[in-house]
Amino acid sequence: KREQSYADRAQLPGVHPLASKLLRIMEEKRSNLCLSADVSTGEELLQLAESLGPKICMLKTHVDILKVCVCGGEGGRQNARWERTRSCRCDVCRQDFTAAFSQKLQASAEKHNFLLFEDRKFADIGNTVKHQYGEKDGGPSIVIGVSRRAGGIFQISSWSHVVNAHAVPGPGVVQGLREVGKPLGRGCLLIAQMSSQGSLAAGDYTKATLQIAEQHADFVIGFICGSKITERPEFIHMTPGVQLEAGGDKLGQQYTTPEEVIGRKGSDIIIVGRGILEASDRLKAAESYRKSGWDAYTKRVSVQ
Ligand code: UP6
Repeated sequence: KREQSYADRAQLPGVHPLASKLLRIMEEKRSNLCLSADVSTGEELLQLAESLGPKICMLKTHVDILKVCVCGGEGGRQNARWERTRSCRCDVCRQDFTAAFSQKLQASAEKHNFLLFEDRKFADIGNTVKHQYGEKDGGPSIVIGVSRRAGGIFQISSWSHVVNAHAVPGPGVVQGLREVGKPLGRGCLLIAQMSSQGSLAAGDYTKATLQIAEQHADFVIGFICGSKITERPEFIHMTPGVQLEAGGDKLGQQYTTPEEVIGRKGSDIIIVGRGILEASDRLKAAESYRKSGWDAYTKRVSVQ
């Protein structure tokens, strides 16, 4: 049976609207590249979103890597810049994550047509992750320090289209996140496998993760995995641990190539961090990953 294209899958009757949107973006931009923007300042993150935005279908963040400060912006309030931008850059407080920052990130995603994915890897009981994720109505528009809302300083539900969760707590983790995310049209990826050496997410654990996803397909749009784990075309497979050459780092990360991941393992999206971030020309590197990922996909779809 011929494999369905991203565009075909976007139109399936049972597909989640967010998965459908992502598949359409991939087809339109000819990109199955998700940039893992693991940088430590908001400025660099926004700059990456603006410059590499045209090459990617998704931008993955770890906002808890960004520099933060305990003064809650108090220091910044003393200068004019705070009044203008609500973004503190004083010497007391190098606060990078503010409501204004997340609005800029959303504007960039809109402008360049990609989705935002906060790689928070939720892993607690439903009631706790619900509060960690944010508010059902998207959280406050007010600045950090004045907020009295759940969701901590990051207010993930207010700006991130996609989040992910470990299946280790059982279905409750998805149900908790769904209470907040579903009314906002958000989606969740379950971590079915990991790229790191010695990962325990394998075998029966992966199968049980798939079952949780199938039972919550109104909120779970796919998986973080090393290879395709289900034939159901409405689920999206996303794979981290990708570089143009196979290898690894000193802390257990293992890399596979785009050809292997998309072409042979049947995944849909490559997630690339250091392969792009550590290149001397990031735009050029992003384009080579986009091209290898896309070529591997077109080859796979056409030979079937
Ligand atoms: N990530 C993995 N492996 C997983 C799940 N997530 O590497 O199984 C995430 C990391 C990092 C990115 O948290 O943000 O994907 C990979 O970055 P790299 O390409 O620089 O190794």
